Amino acid sequence: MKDAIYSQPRKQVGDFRFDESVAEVFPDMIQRSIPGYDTIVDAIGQLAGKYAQSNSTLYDLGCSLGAASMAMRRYVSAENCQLVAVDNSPAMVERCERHINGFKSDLPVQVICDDLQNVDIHDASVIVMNFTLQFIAPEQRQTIINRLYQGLKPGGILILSEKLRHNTQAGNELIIDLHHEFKRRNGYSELEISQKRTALENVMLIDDFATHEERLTHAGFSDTVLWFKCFNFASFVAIK
Ligand code: GEK
Repeated sequence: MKDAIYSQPRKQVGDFRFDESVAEVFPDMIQRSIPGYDTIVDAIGQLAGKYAQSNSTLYDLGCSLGAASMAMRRYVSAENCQLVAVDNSPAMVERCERHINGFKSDLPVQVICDDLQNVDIHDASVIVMNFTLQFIAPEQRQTIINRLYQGLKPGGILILSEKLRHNTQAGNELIIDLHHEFKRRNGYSELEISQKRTALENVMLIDDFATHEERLTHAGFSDTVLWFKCFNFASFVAIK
């Protein structure tokens, strides 16, 4: 279904929420909004295939409809693994379960509807946060990354994808302009772009790359690899 959520003028634009109306159009919304989304999701599958250790757990935190979980399932062949997919939006989780159950796989998946901060992370070889951390209050982010580091086995990886802020005003304007043009070319109107921007203002608080790198280093990760970047969207792998 096509995303037309912000196509009509609103008297007042409320905060963005991952509710039923968003879950319904989510595949179209994310494809038309995040440059390289398909490339990132497929590479998550490939990385999981390479780094999944036997007798370990893989996590997809903020799984939405389960795109990254499905990609991991396609590539992981390590023995005795399980996948835990977590999202705190009931509308997303309900659809995610249906998608996952629609495909047969040797990798069992548990879909949990909860705040990812309540989920115990242990014996992990691969943890994915694909555009999720940006929706969590900035003051909670370091504690979360610390917990993920603690829950990873040696040699395990955290794949973190985020929208980034550039640390100069001119540079930031440049990448924002490129992103807005990407959205226009994907059929979003000026009204849709600006109303969505207002809706996300208090909900999605983004960091610059240095902040992410420092947070990961502080948690204990010795190596952070920026493997994808297009405009203001990036994905990095931190290795334990
Ligand atoms: C994908 N990873 O397609 N606990 C659990 N889930 C949360 C929390 C939280 N505290 N906060 C937000 N979410 C997906 C795309 S979307 C990104 C991720 C986007 C969930 C929220 O409900 C939503 O489903 C997801 O994180 C972010 O690969 O829409 O830009």
